[in-house]
Amino acid sequence: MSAPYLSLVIPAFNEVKTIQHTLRAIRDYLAPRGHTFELIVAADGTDGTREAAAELRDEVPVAVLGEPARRGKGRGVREGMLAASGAIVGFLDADYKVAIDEIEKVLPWFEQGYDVVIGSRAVAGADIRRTQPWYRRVGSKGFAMVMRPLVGLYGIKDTQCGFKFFRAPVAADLFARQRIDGYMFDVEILSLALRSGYKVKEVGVKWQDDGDTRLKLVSGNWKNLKDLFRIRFGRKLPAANTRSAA
Ligand SMILES: Nc1nc2c(ncn2[C@@H]2O[C@H](COP(=O)(O)OP(=O)(O)O)[C@@H](O)[C@H]2O)c(=O)[nH]1
Ligand SMILES: [Mg+2]
Repeated sequence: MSAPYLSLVIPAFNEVKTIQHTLRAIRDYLAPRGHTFELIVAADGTDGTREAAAELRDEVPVAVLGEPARRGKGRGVREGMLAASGAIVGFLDADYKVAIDEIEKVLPWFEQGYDVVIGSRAVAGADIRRTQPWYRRVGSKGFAMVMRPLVGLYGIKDTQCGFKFFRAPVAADLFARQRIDGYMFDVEILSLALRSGYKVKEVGVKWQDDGDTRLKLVSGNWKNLKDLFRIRFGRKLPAANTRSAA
């Protein structure tokens, strides 16, 4: 099979309730528009998500990765990204908080010479249809207050939206150097991208909370904090090995 235009990695941890709907919705949107694509489900857990995704193999071009043990969203996205063969590669959350339609706001920026184009809930064009519960919004503010002095990224308003796209050589470079397995991998990727001189564009997207999360409030956030320190003070990150061509 020749390489597709678009590869989409879908990280999932026990998302059996949503995965088939998400895969079909992506196919229903992309297929009639003539985009060639492959979907890579990176699913940890034991609720049958991998099996549910694999069941659709005859109707959707889907590959399935992952293991019963929980290994982190960052790890799942990294494995998916490194297995992808598209010219543009990206990831979106299995719970479909950002619908695939929003990709139309993303793709034109690659024509403009951007290397990384990320969905955002905090810049013009963002449209939040259902907000997160108050304690998660407070948590996001707290996250920013801790993350920015440590890592910087002052130019990026929303580092955590699960809708990010890369030109293939840029993804290959960034995900080969990225080490954080948990939720803080977005911060690491963006920090590596900016320090490597890649052009990053943040675009507002339509976003809808699903009232459901895999993040553990106390142990999960404690791990996130430790990972931010690792990004800031951890072992030296390897230098860029490939630079974007155009
Ligand atoms: N492969 C994998 N995916 C994960 C893991 N933890 C979370 N995810 C997925 O990453 C996405 C975002 O995580 P989630 O906790 O739902 O974030 P929230 O909905 O924004 O609170 C979802 O699609 C999750 O299923 C994990 O340990 N491994
Ligand atoms: Mg969720």
